[in-house]
Amino acid sequence: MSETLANLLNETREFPPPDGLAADANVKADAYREADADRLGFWAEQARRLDWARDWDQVLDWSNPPFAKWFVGGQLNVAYNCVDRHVAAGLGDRVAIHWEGEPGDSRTITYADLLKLTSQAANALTDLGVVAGDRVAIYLPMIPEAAVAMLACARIGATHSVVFGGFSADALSSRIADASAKVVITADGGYRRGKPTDLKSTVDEAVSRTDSVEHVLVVRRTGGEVAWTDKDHWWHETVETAATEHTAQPFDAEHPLFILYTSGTTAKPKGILHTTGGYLTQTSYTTWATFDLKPETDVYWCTADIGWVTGHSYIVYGPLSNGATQVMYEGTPDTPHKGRFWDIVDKYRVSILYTAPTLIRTMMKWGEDIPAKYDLSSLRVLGSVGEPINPEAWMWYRQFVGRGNCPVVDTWWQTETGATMICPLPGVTAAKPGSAMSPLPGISADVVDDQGEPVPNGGGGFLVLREPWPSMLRTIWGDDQRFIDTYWSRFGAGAGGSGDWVYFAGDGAKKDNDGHLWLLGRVDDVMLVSGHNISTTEVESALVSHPSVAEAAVVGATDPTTGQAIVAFTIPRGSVDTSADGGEALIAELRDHVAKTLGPIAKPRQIMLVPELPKTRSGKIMRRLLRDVAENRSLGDVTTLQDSSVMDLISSGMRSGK
Ligand code: 6R9
Repeated sequence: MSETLANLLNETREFPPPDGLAADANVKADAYREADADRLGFWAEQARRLDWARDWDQVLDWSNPPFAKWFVGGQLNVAYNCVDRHVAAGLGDRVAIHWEGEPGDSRTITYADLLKLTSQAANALTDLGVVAGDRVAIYLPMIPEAAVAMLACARIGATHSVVFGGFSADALSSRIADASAKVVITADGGYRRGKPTDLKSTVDEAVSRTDSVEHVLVVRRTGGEVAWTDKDHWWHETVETAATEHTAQPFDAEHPLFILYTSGTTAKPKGILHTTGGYLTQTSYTTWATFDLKPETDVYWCTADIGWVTGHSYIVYGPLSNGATQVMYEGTPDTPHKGRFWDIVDKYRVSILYTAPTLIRTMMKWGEDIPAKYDLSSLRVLGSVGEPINPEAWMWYRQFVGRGNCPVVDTWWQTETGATMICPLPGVTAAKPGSAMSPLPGISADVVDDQGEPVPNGGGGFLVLREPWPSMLRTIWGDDQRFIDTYWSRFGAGAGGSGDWVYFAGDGAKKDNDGHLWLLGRVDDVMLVSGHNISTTEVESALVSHPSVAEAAVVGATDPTTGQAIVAFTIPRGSVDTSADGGEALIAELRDHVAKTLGPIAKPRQIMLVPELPKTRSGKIMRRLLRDVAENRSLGDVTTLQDSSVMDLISSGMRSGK
């Protein structure tokens, strides 16, 4: 981006918190003032939510930036905080996890059950020789054992590295090797789209290519045939026969809790390192604050996969440290039918739902008559994460899922930030469709121009974080220099400038006239059209605001006249019939619609109607691949693509002139 980001979309709708929710909300407006007045004092107060075995001596040590230490000298055990203390408080019978398998099987796991399972897994790992500081790779489907395995590692101070169960042997082996994992925890397989998928053979291949792995623990989920090696142990023969008592030892607040690899757009994945005390403080606080979680009465459901940071922070550590009751679902939203999610909400009386824009847009494509068939009256707070949410998708979520009376909280954060950073508070902040609104109490975010100067209200630029926060990444595993280069060398002291160290998030953003924040996608995706920086997000949102469009992805393609030209890939809604003219009339209408909504500068040069879009496994649109298509190049790295056949569909659609 050369100068600032054009500010094209003008959204004026605004929804205040519902009265009842506001009156009884966990967090009130004072929180912002308190945190502004004493940021470290505010975080110290939030850290008191946890049980510490030893108090900290200092809240933050920032004497060696950008390497932060939070709650210096403090000691605690993460698993104890997520499980044992709830049982000790008499809540052993409370359901921790209502687990729903894709084929329709289910399990109910109370906090007492979770304590037993986690203790057994901790004992089994210890018997296999795992000690504090060792790394354990976890490659599991969405089954309760995934949460148990993570907690068991935390319990004994082993650092887990969860690898998404859909990744290839290549991706798994490079992650095992990067962290020198000693043990891999996996399953024979899992269920996705109605079929058992095999995991074990992928692990065998990955393990054979690395030399650090001593043992592989295998959960039996599908009962499918598996090859067996001398490193393998069945979970049910090892964990489920282990002693059920285990005393959790406290660890230093800065003890490494987990590594999670971000795929990134560049070659080598980055192993994002999170530690113990600050991470648990912020995930615990934000789960309670962002969703107004009432652990006694709410039923919470986050639809993310555990292999994504959202699953770490908002399925495992955040909800469990609060003693919440939650739903965990193994499979896909359309198995065995397109109402599966709503069926689950109805069955468990889910009151807080946290999902991703990609899912909301998919549901829009399928039509609102599907959620209308279910009783969704238990819902009271709706969350969104993963990508900018288009205003029309936000409105659809609010209207057809939230029945018009649930606040929608759009939460901006990253693997690197560990926990939510920018989002409305459901009982305090009015919400605007498509805006993440304001930094949470204790967080300081800003939008700056390419010189690092704050942009005024109404301006756009780069999102930065000005102050360290408790759940921030501590480094990139094994590569401090890359940590500095990637996040801290763009602006401020780390770039040789004056003043403080400033974290560069890599996202474009704008401030509206009220100073509220709108996230505009990765800066790599920003288009430069005739000298104007235009965000892909705004053009996509304009397309999605047309009643015939379900999803859209926009890229800038090299153009001899304008430098870059806007090329849009658009999925029509299910009800739209384009057979008469191959979609030509619709395409013309959409080009005009974008020009009318955002101005002539944003009119796409080309619009392609496509059946699907390429997405990562966590549901983010992979614009990089669409740019390859738009510029007639062969495709780059497709290993993080969720479904590789999608690119064939798109390319063949283009060849047939659609
Ligand atoms: C939690 C997670 C991080 C990137 C981030 C941004 C995008 C996430 C968003 C959002 C706009 C939101 N992103 N939430 N953009 N509004 N509410 O997604 O982590 O997988 O590391 O991705 O996702 O671009 O920089 P991660």
